[in-house]
Amino acid sequence: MIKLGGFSASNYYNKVKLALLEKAVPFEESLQWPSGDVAVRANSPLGKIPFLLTEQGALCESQVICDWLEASFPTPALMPADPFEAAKVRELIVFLELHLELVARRLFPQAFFGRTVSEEVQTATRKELERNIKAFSQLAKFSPFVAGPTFTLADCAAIVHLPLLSMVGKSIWGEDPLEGLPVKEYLQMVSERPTVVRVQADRKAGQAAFAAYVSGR
Ligand SMILES: N[C@@H](CCC(=O)N[C@@H](CS)C(=O)NCC(=O)O)C(=O)O
Repeated sequence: MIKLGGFSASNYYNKVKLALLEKAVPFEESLQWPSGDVAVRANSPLGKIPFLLTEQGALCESQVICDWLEASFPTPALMPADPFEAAKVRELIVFLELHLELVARRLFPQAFFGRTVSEEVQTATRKELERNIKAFSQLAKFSPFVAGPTFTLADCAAIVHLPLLSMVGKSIWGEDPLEGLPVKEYLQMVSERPTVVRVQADRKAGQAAFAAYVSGR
């Protein structure tokens, strides 16, 4: 049985979990916190979450895991068969993760963990996020899914990452940086999928354990 290592408050963990659920692949969850411990590093050398334990061994990096899932369990497809359309889905994932989530992540210590990020970093991050959101809006379709008419791996990423950008913006600047995009309507629409309902419910159920982990760090 495939085992997913990580915790239910993690956006990257939930991205992979959504892909597993959408594909109806049987899996077990194994609660793991990011850690330099040998046990976690054996499966994820940087100690990051998530990782996946397969019959052939461990995989880390959420996109690598999702690509392996797509190749190993092709139906239902979460990537278009057409190479160009598939590249457009990957393009969106890169924007969501490299140009949006990773940039906003610089502000997570202040937005979520009670620490302070310097004014300088806040200002630079805001500028970069504004520029990158504008670029993302040029690519994202929201018609109705983020890459177009079908649910893809880009949705698995958008569903878990976009809410964090809104939370960071509201917490630090008192406004949602995604306000100009139809993100609320999109999230409302996808939140009716049973897979998303399950991930959100598990995230809520895991909040107390996550808070205890954060306070003990
Ligand atoms: N590029 C990685 C990012 C994973 C990631 O940043 N996970 C967070 C939890 S949401 C983590 O493990 N953070 C701890 C750390 O960076 O040391 C992926 O796609 O899996």
